[in-house]
Amino acid sequence: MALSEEVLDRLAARVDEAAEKATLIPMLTGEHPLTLDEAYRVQRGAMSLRALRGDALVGMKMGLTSKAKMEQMGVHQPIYGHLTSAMRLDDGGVLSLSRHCHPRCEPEVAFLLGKELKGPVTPAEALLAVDAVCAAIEIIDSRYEAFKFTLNDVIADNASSSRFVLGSTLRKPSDVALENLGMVMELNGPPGSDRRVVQIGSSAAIYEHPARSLAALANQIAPLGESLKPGHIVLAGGATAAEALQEGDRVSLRVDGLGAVTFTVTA
Ligand code: OOG
Ligand code: MG
Repeated sequence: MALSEEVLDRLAARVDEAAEKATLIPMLTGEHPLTLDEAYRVQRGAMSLRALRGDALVGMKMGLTSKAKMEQMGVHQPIYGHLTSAMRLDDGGVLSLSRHCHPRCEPEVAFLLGKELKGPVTPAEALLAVDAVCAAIEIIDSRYEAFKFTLNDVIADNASSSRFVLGSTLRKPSDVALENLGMVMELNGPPGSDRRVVQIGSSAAIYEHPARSLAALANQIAPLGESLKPGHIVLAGGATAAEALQEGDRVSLRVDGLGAVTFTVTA
């Protein structure tokens, strides 16, 4: 049976509060059997609550677009989420663990849109709306216990998105080999410990080509009458599995032709 507006609003308030206060909640589907459509309505409801607090929409993210991510999470279907201004962390910035549940980081590339992007589009058409690409790290932080969820639960929880960091090297998509950029993510432990390469990948792992991910996003929201706007940021999805973060970590990602992006982790 379809869930009422009232129930969907209540679920939106629940995921919103969990993200805002960094508290863990049980999966929503334990209580209500959400459909895919209802899960996205809960996600949008939670984003409206952020908007009421003055937290502006700045873009969107795709998730579960690589085999590595699908296998790590046990969910085998691409999903999308929303990015807001409060989620942005500056390159070289500091992530405070106390404001998160059990954060993980993953290597991505981001698109910066110069024009409106409205589906249906092919990947090549989608790239025409892109001004620049850059290296990006997404910090995901599921609000569900043990970072475990079903497809519809993770959708309701804004696709686990928590923060994102963009590299400062901006390149035109035509100036880089977007179909196969090497990506190396390193993690330093506390001061004095050795630098460790934790994930090595290629942008080819992101839906076979990050532009396919961008087009898929535009095409998924088009039936709702929605489009991506000029100025919007789009994260294409993690190229590798995500890495858990600990106090003292210094994370850096280097992407062929796109330089590096970093952040550090404090208590
Ligand atoms: C879901 C979000 C996946 C990605 O890049 O694949 C995602 C999760 O792993 O919790 O952001
Ligand atoms: Mg991601």
